[in-house]
Amino acid sequence: MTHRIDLRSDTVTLPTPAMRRAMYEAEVGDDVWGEDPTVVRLQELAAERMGKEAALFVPSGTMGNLVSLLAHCQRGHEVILGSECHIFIYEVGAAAVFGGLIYHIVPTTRFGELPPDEIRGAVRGPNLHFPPTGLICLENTHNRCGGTVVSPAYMAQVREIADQHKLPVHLDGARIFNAALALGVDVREIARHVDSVMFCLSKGLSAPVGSLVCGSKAFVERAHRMRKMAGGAMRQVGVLAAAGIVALSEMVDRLADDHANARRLAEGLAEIPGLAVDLETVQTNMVMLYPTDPRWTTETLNAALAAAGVLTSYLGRTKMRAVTHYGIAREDIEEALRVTARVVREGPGA
Ligand code: TLP
Repeated sequence: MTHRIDLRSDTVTLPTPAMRRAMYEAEVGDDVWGEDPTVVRLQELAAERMGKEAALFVPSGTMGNLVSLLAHCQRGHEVILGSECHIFIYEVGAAAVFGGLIYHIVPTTRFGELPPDEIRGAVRGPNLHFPPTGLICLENTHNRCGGTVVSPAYMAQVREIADQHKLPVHLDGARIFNAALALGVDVREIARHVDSVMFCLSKGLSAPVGSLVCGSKAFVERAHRMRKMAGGAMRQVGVLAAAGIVALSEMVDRLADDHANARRLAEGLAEIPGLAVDLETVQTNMVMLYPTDPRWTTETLNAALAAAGVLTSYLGRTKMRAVTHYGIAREDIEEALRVTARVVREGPGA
């Protein structure tokens, strides 16, 4: 069988041997009673890393964002979100469906920011007819913009707008460690501008399951209740938290390899006639590409590459995504480039 080079997402990463050992050996208890010592340890570690008072372990990034939005807002509140953000596009409208929240969408820039003037314009005034604004959400790194990094200076600007209107800010920081690495700062430098942050263990950090929601004690208490309501309270879940502790302790620094591999991949792809890559947006572990050769569409090229053993994700008519991660070595990048060059050159139906 041909070797599959799976660049669809960093969510495909498999747990490391150290994680499997830690999972096997984990000390566990009933976490609904707050009695799982491994979960408690992971939550303390996460809160400390993010510079927040408390943290809550949740099964997924989607649930982490959901419980955060529910913990910040009341039914009928508006949440200001970017048009390209994960919460709006990929989370099945969860906060609207389960929480009665209204998504107030503002355009996302090419690099994943919500223009400050657009945010100001979206905040509702006191008029009786308006649904009140409850929250502003940011995303860093920004997935659909190509893993772009949003600067702490920009986040400080959003914080200022939020403070003027006494609004909380939530960060979808699924890949916040990639952002911090690219910026050369501690994650706290990013997290300090927001009231709450969700980050994932099961993406570049390679844990099999889990995300954390971090914020003040009062916020995490509310999120805890929402997690219970969403059916996300788990029992002897220290077996999963144990992998998360390894992820946070051992897997952060190696993200630099993923960033270097993404850069090499992007530069190689950009040299293939018939393909285009937005090199400026290649800042972390993602590469957005699309065919310029009229024989191809993103859909047909994505399928032809998959048939040839190089898996990318189809993100619509104008974008395909390749993501580097723990399961991808430099040789895989070189092989993916060779295969892609051949497939694009030969054309559909070859
Ligand atoms: N993103 C996945 C897919 O859902 C698209 C991926 O392959 O990139 N926030 C951001 C920014 C994300 O990229 C994701 C997952 C989530 C939240 C949700 O995390 P999970 O998949 O754990 O619910």
